[in-house]
Amino acid sequence: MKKPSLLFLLALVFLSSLQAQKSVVQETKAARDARMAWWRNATFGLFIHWGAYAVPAGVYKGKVTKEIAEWIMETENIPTSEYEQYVRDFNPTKFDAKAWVKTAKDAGIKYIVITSKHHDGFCLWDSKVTNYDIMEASPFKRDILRELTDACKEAGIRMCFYHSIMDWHQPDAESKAEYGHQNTPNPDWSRYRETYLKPQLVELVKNYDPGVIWFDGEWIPEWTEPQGKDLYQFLRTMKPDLIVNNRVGKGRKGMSGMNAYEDAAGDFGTPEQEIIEGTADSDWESCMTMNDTWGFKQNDTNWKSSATLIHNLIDIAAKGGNYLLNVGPTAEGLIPQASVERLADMGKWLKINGEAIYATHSLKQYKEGNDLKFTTSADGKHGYAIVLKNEKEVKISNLKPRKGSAIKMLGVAKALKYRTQTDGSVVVTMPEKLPCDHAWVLKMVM
Ligand code: FHN
Repeated sequence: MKKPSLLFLLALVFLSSLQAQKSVVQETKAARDARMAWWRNATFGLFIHWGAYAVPAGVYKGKVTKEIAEWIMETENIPTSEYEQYVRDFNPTKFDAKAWVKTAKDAGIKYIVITSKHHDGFCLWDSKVTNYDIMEASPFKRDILRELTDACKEAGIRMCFYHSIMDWHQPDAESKAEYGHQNTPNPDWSRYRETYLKPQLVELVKNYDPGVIWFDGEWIPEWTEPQGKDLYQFLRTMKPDLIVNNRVGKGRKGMSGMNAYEDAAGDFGTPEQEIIEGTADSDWESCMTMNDTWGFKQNDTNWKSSATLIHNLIDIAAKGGNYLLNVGPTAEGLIPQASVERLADMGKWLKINGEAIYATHSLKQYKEGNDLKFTTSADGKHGYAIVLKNEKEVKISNLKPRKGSAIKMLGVAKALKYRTQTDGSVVVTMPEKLPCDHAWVLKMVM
């Protein structure tokens, strides 16, 4: 397929901006619910932080950085000309998009969000807007986003892109506040936004048709909520069914990620490395690492256990959110084995218990104590009590099964024994033989 020329992209930006001013993206609740449906039902996504920072992998001049690995250019104050050598060394010959997507599919993942461009400015797709991309600046010369998008399409997984507003490589994007690398005398932020940021987003939306654009790097002073609102309108006018996170503007309250004000631009909140307390009246997605870094870091072996990852997923689903769990592939193009193993464990658990996680609804009373969480089926006909600790008996008060109906454990054929207490609670006897590790789902008719 012929790629649009830069001139065409700029013309498209200009016309779309005009159109965006005119046609504000008005949306009824029903239309918004329809647009968000696949994302809400998906519940579990894979975050992928991959780029030239995988080459140093957290080590610069023999020193191990204490910071997250994808920030090495900034935290070790690496001059741009030196950092560009990592781009020239980025040649992930073991990269296999189909293998990555199979790992995700087998894990029960429903969508993938990959860094199209992180703060360092290096682009993982064939961009006509810059040569600082995988085709011209690295020896790899394969369109990674194209290969992943095609593999996702084949596997029925939605492809989505992370995109950093902050850009440490573009001279006009130099931020007053920090991250200065170019020492550009008079950086022209609006020129960067109109002739670089927007045209690249047009390429990503027009050529790859992503389900979500996941913005980041919005905290710099050059970026403002009005620009975020304009960018949101611009994107939604170009692709009305697109979903965009709240980091397109300035609405999020720091790492807690939820909106600080009503009309913040974007479709969902983005708690980072944390899960919100309780449920929320708005859409949200917790993004978290499996160890302590987003980009690959050769010596970060502080891996969360599979039990912790599964319990996080259960807690998030019970609170009505999505879980965006990160992997940081190596410079060779491999997902770390420790991540692959944990994803496989999650997939095994979801194969038996996914009915209680995907496309479910949350309850205000989403838990009892620390070891019992609840979800309900979208049609309200079934309730799921998810038991996190294996005891002989489990007392359930928040869900009241229909009188005389059976209570079953997902993965176990025979109905479970239970008795109803005078207060209406039920005490269920757990089966001797459990169908899986880490957590067990009691399904009841409501
Ligand atoms: O600075 C980035 C960081 O590198 C990573 O991409 C996370 C993931 O959401 N976001 C920012 C830190 O909040």
